[in-house]
Amino acid sequence: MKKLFFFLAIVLTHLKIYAQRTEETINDNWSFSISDEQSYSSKDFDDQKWALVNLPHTWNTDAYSKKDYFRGNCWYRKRLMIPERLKTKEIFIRFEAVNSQAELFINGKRKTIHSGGYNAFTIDITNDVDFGKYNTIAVKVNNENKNIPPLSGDFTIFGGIYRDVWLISTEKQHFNLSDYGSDGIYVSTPLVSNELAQLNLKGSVINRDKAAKNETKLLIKIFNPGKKLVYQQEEKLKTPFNTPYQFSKAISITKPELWSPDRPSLYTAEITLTESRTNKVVDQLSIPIGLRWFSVDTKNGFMLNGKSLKLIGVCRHQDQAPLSIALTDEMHRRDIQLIKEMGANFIRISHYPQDKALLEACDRLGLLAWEEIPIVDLISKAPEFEENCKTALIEMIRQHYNHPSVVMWGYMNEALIQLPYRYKKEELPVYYDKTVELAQKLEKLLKQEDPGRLSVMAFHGSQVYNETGLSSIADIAGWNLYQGWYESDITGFERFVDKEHEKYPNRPLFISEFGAGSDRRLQTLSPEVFDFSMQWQQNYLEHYLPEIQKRNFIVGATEWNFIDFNVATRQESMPRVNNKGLAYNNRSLKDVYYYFKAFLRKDEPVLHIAVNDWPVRTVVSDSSTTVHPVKVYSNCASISLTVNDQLIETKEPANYNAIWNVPLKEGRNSIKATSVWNNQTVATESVIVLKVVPGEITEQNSNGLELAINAGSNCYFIDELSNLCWQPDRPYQQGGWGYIGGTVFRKSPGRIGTTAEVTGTHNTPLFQTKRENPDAYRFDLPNGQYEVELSFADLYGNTSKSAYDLAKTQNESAFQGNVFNVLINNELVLEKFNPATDAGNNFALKKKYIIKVTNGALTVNFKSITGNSFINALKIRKI
Ligand code: GCB
Ligand code: CA
Repeated sequence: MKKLFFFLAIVLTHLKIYAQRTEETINDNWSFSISDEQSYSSKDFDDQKWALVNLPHTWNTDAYSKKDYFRGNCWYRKRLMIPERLKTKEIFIRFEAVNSQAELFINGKRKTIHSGGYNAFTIDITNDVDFGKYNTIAVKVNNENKNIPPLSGDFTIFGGIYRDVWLISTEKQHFNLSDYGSDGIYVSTPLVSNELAQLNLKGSVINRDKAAKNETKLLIKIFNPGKKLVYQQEEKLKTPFNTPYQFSKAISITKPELWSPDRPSLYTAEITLTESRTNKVVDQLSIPIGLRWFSVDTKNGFMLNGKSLKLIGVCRHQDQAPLSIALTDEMHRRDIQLIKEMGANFIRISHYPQDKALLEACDRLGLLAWEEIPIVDLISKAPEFEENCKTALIEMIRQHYNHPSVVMWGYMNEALIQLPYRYKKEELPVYYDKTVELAQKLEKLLKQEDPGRLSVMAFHGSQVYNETGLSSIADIAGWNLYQGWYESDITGFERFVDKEHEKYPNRPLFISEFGAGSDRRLQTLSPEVFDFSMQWQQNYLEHYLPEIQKRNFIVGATEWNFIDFNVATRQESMPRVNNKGLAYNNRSLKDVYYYFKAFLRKDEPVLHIAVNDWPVRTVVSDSSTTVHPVKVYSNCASISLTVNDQLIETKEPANYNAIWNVPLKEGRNSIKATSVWNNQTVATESVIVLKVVPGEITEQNSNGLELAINAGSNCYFIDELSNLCWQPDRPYQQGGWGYIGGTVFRKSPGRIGTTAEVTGTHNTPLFQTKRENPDAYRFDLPNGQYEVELSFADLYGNTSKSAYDLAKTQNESAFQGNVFNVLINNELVLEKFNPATDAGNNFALKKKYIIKVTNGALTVNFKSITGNSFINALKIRKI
């Protein structure tokens, strides 16, 4: 016996016993209720009838179908067995994010209320749980609190526990888990060069064991990217009962392997805490670290590791239908992968802190990042609001401190844009002052928390940020600029930034947003501002990137937005969607993504035939061949385009694209592009299917003919549910078809149609444009029976629009009503027709008539009685 004890004693002193923390998700099997009763918090409340859900979860899938999505209180409950064997441990629960506020109850006892929907929080529940028994976790979640940022914004505030929830157990001595949701360890890199990296590693240790000798050992090991040990140090810590013990270590690494987007080399810090008495390892953390240095100025722009690096990338929202924001980690990582593949070196994580998985992917794949807290559109004067802003900032910085990808912290987005809509003119100065004051406080706090990173804010294109002084507070001024979108003149972009630079020559500028909406159902050969065509988005972005590239004082730019994202309150061509994505919401890539890729990638050939967004085209043919434009995005020197095995022409792309006008035949056309890259042939192939609609309707081609016109629009409209393609409006010519007289309806000057939502249809864009006061639409055609369909929606009324849209609207004064008669071949079909009184403004009305044509023409006439006559779309079909 004695011998055995002796043997055990030796083993114990020489072997380390690992009894570290355990971390496990407790995401599954929660009960959920969309109602709110205080009794839901109690331990024994019977939630059998509630819905069973898994986390991540949100209750707001209603935001896909209505603008007044549910905002209020909901409850989540879970029964959780905490095994007896954990009795000697410390128990924590960690929520990665709950939008927007969470009130946590353990076995009926109120533990905490956490405000802010985008940061994690970790709660010590050791003294609240029963070991060896089932425990009740109840969480009341609210997504409408008026004092939690954001107070407004162009995104949906999806409520719910929408990121992972963890149960963590640790020994009695452990790294501090109660420091604003962080790991309790912070690695900074105050000085890095090619020769030497100086690191600082600090953190705190907690001891909750009264009986312990108050002594622990801290072992720090650093492994280089090749996993070789390059630093090791052990130190004794005095860790008295219940008093956090702070430690701080300066560490040097010679000839560091630097981290950069091109070579995202990661070191690993392994930090081990050992209890001296038992020599037992009680806690251990492994933290990836990146060694790099950076600075910013107007001459060199952003400098990384001593070299100028223009920052170009995208902003990214976190949603994807049908899950909205309750995404899996894989989905976050997939986005970073796609952004990286595009050649971006930067991401603006907008407008709020995002999932840990996203940041980890940025570190690993090499994407520099700006992360920000969600103060959006306006602030509140309430002290509680200020507190919540500060907490959000501290949480974000401490939680994501160790990510080498992060180089900028942001804290306000267009903070002055909404104030004029919400407050009277005389109240504004107070709010301006308050905003500046809050910004100053946050700036100070940011630098206290993290002097090693840059601060940044984003403004909308107004001088109010300069006038109030808001634009001079952070290190970098971010501008969200939409000339060529919300403002019609696209060259206004250059004028704006050049003027800013002239006024503030030493201020680094960042184009924190630029973007244009696009809807795959809208295609055009003559794109114009704000028509939501795929083509205008391409034109817009093809204008911005070179202008950004040219200017050194623009240190970086992030396109708005990587994806089409959900905004319950937005209208436009796809109500409830902001469609400025380079990718659709399901992450299939728009053609214009490849423009960025061609522009940015220097390491591999990019050769993309830009026809994915518009693979099936319909044209009006007056002759036998039909010529159509085909664009290729490429970084190659010269490209040959072959159509149906016939070489069209070899071209040098300009601004990473080239366009050929190619003859297409009805049906399937094969399009091939070939080029040479580093002496290797590169080639790609696509298909365009061409359908032809006759310009002259004859006995032969009228059989089965379905001719549809998108009145008042420059765009083809493709109904994705039926594949019917509506032709852009065209004037009547003898023997053909089209409008006679009238004008294109413009709700705002210089803009086609309206962006207000039209209900009663899934073909919103078709109804958002119309021709006003036409004399007629005329079709010359063979005699016979026709079905004629007329579509109307009165778009003149007062309808709300997005706050980001600064354009003025016309015709908003009181009006008498638009009343008109409609005749088909001189027969009155609609008498004193008043769509607005019939159905209200912006409601789609469709009428079908069977008409017998006997005189070789079908004419629809419009006669105004009061106001304007109009038509939004029309279609004829031979029967
Ligand atoms: C902005 C906002 C962003 C909007 C965007 C837009 O300036 O910062 O949140 O989504 O404009 O698309 O209007
Ligand atoms: Ca129309």
